[in-house]
Amino acid sequence: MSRFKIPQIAPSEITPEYIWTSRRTWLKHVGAAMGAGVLSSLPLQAWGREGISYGQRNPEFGADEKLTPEEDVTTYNNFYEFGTGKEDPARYGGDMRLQPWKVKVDGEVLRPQEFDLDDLLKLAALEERVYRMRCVEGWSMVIPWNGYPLSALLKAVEPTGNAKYVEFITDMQPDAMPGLRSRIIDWPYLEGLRLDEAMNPLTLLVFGVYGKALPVANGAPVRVAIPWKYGFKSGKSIVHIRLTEKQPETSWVRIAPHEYGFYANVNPDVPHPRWSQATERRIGSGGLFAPRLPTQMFNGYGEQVASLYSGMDLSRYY
Ligand SMILES: Nc1nc2c(c(=O)[nH]1)N[C@H]1C(S)=C(S)[C@@H](COP(=O)(O)O)O[C@H]1N2
Ligand SMILES: [Mo]
Repeated sequence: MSRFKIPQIAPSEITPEYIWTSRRTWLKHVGAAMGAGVLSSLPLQAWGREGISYGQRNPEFGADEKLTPEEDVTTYNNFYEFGTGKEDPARYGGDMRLQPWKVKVDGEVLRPQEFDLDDLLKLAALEERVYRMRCVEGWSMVIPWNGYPLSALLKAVEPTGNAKYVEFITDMQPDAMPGLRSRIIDWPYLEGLRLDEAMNPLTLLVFGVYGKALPVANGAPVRVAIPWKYGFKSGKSIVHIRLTEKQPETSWVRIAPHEYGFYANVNPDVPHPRWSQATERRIGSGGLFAPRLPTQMFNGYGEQVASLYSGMDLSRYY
């Protein structure tokens, strides 16, 4: 197939795995000792499918947006499995095991399956889409993701008539994820969508960013991106997708149900109990002195998704 170019040789293939891993461990310690400034010069561990094409930019998505610099996208992250600091995922992600990687898809489906990453990659053609991503903490980025609509995977497993929700469950690697030692979250990280939200063409299954394999910090080797919802809905490093009849008990709702809802649609009119959601700071554009931007309803994707919520009181279903 023409989608797959002749593989280039990744460093992981020419160096035995154990040497590669220990070099990263070494870099990690040196990096920590030298402080934050060294982060940008650290090689980012990605998932090692260097030979594939990540797809052409689809101009229907975000053509007019100025991209957040790649360095900010890959080193300013929330991925609590590696720690709560924004730089922790890039700094401590180097020991994560990314191969082999399997994603089990089961629950209310006629064809439960365990997909190898390579099989998952072949389900649909990858494309690049520029999405605005808005964190519940009040910052945002404009990110070129590489992936295909999650609906392609869901159709392949054939949801039953009982399927109403989809859960996304993140991997747990205690040796490689220092953040698992903290009890902030009842691990594993679990997020979910209503089935119609998951089937919406905007919901993307993501394998790459900026035309390259996802770095660990962004959820290697596979994550979801749901651009009209706060960032915490977009689960990373997914190993299990489960279709259910009942609404999942998602991680942030379990932590603080009065602060974080199951829907978590970006909504400037519904403040978080401790801060406003009316404006946002765009990462990588002028620092703390840059004017904050007005946050848009559904993060600007209302045309595509508002109909999913017609008749719902969005201040109650926040
Ligand atoms: N497994 C897991 N997924 C996660 C998180 C996390 O801590 N663990 N953080 C979420 C939050 S709060 C945000 S804002 C986005 C950030 O995605 P990015 O780092 O790729 O920009 O990831 C989300 N997915
Ligand atoms: Mo977030």
